[in-house]
Amino acid sequence: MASTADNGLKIVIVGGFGVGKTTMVRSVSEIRPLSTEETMTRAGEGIDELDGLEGLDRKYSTTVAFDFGRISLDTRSVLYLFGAPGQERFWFLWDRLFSGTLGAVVLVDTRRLSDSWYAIDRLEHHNTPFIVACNDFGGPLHTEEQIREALDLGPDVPMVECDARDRSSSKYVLITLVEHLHALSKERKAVETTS
Ligand SMILES: Nc1nc2c(ncn2[C@@H]2O[C@H](COP(=O)(O)OP(=O)(O)OP(=O)(O)O)[C@@H](O)[C@H]2O)c(=O)[nH]1
Ligand SMILES: [Mg+2]
Repeated sequence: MASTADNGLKIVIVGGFGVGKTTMVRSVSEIRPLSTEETMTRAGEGIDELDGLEGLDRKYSTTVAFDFGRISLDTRSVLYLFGAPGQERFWFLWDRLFSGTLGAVVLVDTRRLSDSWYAIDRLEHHNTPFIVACNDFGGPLHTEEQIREALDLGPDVPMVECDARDRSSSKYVLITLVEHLHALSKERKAVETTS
């Protein structure tokens, strides 16, 4: 991190179990990310089930607290990335993780759209701006309208496709979020000056 950086922005990557949150923090972070991965054991069988979904059959570990990474936007602004744990039994950590968050990425596996509902619900509850990123697991193709409808997303929430394993793709997701946050703050300022 540049020693002059004085603008730290906290961003959370959230979503259901195994949608690629840790993968995204790892692919995009400039520092070696801190992660709290634990091996999935037989005790997790049935609970941690991903039913042999393609792309997930070699998933041996899961996040039990959070991932932490960092990326510089310019010489003064740094994004601090927090990857949330995806398993339902760790969701109680989310509300704490959202505190002080400027914005969030809801990472979605389009084969399991309903797994994203709770993340969107919590973000709306906290009034945290977010974008939706559909991670490419090669699943059935849905139109943007179908996904928006399934997630009950307003037209003002940006939606992008990505491959969390790819650094430039993950970077593009974060840039989309930062641009969204910037546009929202400009809108807010415009309302303040006219009222
Ligand atoms: N095909 C494909 N596989 C991916 C992609 N992103 C992640 N994966 C794989 O999906 C699996 C799950 O990724 P993780 O990053 O552990 O998912 P997570 O959301 O952090 O999972 P939890 O923390 O357990 O909720 C890993 O085996 C990744 O290699 C992607 O864009 N395409
Ligand atoms: Mg994880």
